[in-house]
Amino acid sequence: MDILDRLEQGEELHPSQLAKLYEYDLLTLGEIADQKRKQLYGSKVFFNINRHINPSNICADVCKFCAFSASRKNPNPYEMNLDEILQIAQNAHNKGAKEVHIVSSHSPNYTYEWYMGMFQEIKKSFPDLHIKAMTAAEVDYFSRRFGKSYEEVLEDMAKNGVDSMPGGGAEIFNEEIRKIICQGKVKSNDWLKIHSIWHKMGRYSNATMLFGHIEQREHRIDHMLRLKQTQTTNKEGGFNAFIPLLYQKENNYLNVKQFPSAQEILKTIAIARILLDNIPHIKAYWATLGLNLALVAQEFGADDIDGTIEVESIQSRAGAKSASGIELEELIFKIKDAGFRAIERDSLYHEIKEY
Ligand code: V47
Repeated sequence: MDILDRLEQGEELHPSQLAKLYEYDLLTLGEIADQKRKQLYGSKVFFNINRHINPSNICADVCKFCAFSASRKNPNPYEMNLDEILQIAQNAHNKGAKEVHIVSSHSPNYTYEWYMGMFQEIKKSFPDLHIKAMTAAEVDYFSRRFGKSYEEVLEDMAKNGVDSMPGGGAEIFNEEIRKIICQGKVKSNDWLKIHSIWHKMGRYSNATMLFGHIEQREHRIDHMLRLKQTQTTNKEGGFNAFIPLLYQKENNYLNVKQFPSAQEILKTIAIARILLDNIPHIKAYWATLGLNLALVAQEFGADDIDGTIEVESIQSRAGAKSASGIELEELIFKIKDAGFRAIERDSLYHEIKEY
């Protein structure tokens, strides 16, 4: 029996066996993934109106793939103060943003109270703005730096206004690869544990995977299976979206020489849709894929494209064309031009409006 049939029969397969999925041609995988996607969402493509805020790039960590951190290749250190952040949130709110996505460096300068106060102030000033903030890597950093348990940090986040957690910091769970690309960052099991605790609190989050660098296909499958397992184990099932982030190569120390083809990228997205039947959404993040490939990915299992973003500092420093986000009108035009229905969603995937 071939691997797709064995998968269909519900057989438990090892990542090295499932890596053989990549040997199918793109259209075979794409058709299966597309059927699954259509069953769930028809021809809807989800997006949101959001604003990324990255309070600082001064970072205590040394991830090799990172072009954002001022302690790596970024020569321009910065640190926003509370007034600047509130002003950004105000402007975004005025322009119709429903979400602020706040991810920072592992800053040795901000205090715990400053951070929690920042969430509190944003929530107080804009109660209807969803705060998606703090990657599990930041939670882990806070826990170590301020001597608090994961539970304490997560409860304080919730108490002070954080609504959901973004999926960053997952990178690749395989410990050997992780050691090379981001030694010292949150450990894979702890990343999963932090999200599990958050989910047990009745909260939602996303999960990313950084791919297209030095990892092998098997490592991507292993990454997906660990997420699937976590989602199965927690009855609460709090992962909303899986987001494969395509590695961007500029201004960092990873020194990768070979990059995946569009076929390999689309197969990765299709395989994610096929394997992750317990994670509702697959996000083709336009900032790393480029808008056109992200739209093609909607025919290969993805159903979401992220949002307008407005300012993007992490991937754009590494070469992505996402520094100034995208205008709402352009995003909607492109989604429709690709033959899809453009559905604005909130951060938890409730539909707001069809354009
Ligand atoms: O974890 C860093 C990645 C992530 C590079 O949850 C890079 O909805 C590519 O997690 N090339 C942060 N990627 C961003 C993130 C995210 C983005 C959009 C939506 C959501 C969500 C989450 O950025 C990091 C890291 O994996 N990253 N450097 C790079 N050179």
